Amino acid sequence: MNKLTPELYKRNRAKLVKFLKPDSVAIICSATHSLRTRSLYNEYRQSSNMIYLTGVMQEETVLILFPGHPKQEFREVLFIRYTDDKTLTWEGHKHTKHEAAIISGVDNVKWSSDLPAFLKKIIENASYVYLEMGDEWPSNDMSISASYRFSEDIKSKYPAQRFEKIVPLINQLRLIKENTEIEIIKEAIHVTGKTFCEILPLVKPGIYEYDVEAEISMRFIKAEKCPHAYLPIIASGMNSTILHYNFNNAELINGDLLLLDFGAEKSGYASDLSRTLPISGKFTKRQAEVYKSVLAIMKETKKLMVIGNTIDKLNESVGLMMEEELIKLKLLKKSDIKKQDKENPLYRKYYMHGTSHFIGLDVHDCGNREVIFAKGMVLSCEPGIYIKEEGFGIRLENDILIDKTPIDLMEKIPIELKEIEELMRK
Ligand SMILES: [Mn+2]
Repeated sequence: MNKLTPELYKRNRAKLVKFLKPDSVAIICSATHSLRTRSLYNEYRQSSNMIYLTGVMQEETVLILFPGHPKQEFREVLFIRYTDDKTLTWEGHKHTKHEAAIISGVDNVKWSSDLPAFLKKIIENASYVYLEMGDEWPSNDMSISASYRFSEDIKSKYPAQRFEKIVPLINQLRLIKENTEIEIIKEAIHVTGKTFCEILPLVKPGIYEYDVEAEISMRFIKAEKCPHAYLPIIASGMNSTILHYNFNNAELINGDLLLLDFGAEKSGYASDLSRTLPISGKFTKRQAEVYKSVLAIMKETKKLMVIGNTIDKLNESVGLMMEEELIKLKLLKKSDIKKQDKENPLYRKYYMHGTSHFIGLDVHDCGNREVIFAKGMVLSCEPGIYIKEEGFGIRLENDILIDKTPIDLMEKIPIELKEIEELMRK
């Protein structure tokens, strides 16, 4: 259940309708409840756009916005699932109309069974119909998304209508977080940070990656059942060189490193943390050297996360820093860098991902590499060095709020080498 007041969602809707062409209707639909196998479901995750506009975390929810409609009762309507006796028996309570109105701040709530008749009444009166056309998903996955199927259905039922994409408009808004949203992200970060500090002394040789995962998940569940914002990466030894390693099933070996990349989600908003620890409790000389390089790059990169910059430019700057550090670490030679193909720089062998992504309702939130940083944006800062031939990778990641000067929202979460070793001894 969402603890937020409806004020945030009301403001979000008010911002969105300003973007719509006159006499337009916008339709936003919830995520489907996906099956895990046959008749049993995955844990439900609402679509981020539905959370952004209503806060309703329930399937079969549809929001209709028709700000220019002459009749008040058509301007803002929320459709929710009716709880019949069978649903009550198998799934339990679903929102009443009143509850959905309290959460979302939409006064006019109807049952989803009334939606087709309602759409028929209003769509033909609208000059444009704004739909999520699946484009909140990567193009490969568009066709499996509920929003894509919904919009295809509407388009086929009303072929004479003019359709517009709503997702680019919502994305524009979601890029800038207002204070309420930043406070929620801070809550998610608090759960993540506290968990990290508590598990540090538990890491030791002989336990398994899943033991660490269990310690994290247990703490998230105890923190009012916070979901993971994404599958946690608990990667020891060679596994730490696999960027999105999720098996989390290897034994922790003395002398290896353990790379952790995990984050709690709160009221739909993500946090995203990466830290790398010595399993023995003490970094080897070589591990410490590489760790210091990654940390130095991170500190310099944070300073560049200022209004006016972009992820593209940030990556360019990090590329240059990376070259310098990789030379110091004797992984690259200056002479080779001078001759390198600029399109395919040599540092990519040891650093093959971007330094930053937007964070919000999605952990990899909307916003591309050309978006110009503005106050209120939240981004990750996550350099790494992965050395397959030496059997380890190091990634460090904090979440940064763009403001007059960059604000590190994870500043208090231990990261200094000595600090980490100290906390692991406890
Ligand atoms: Mn990240």
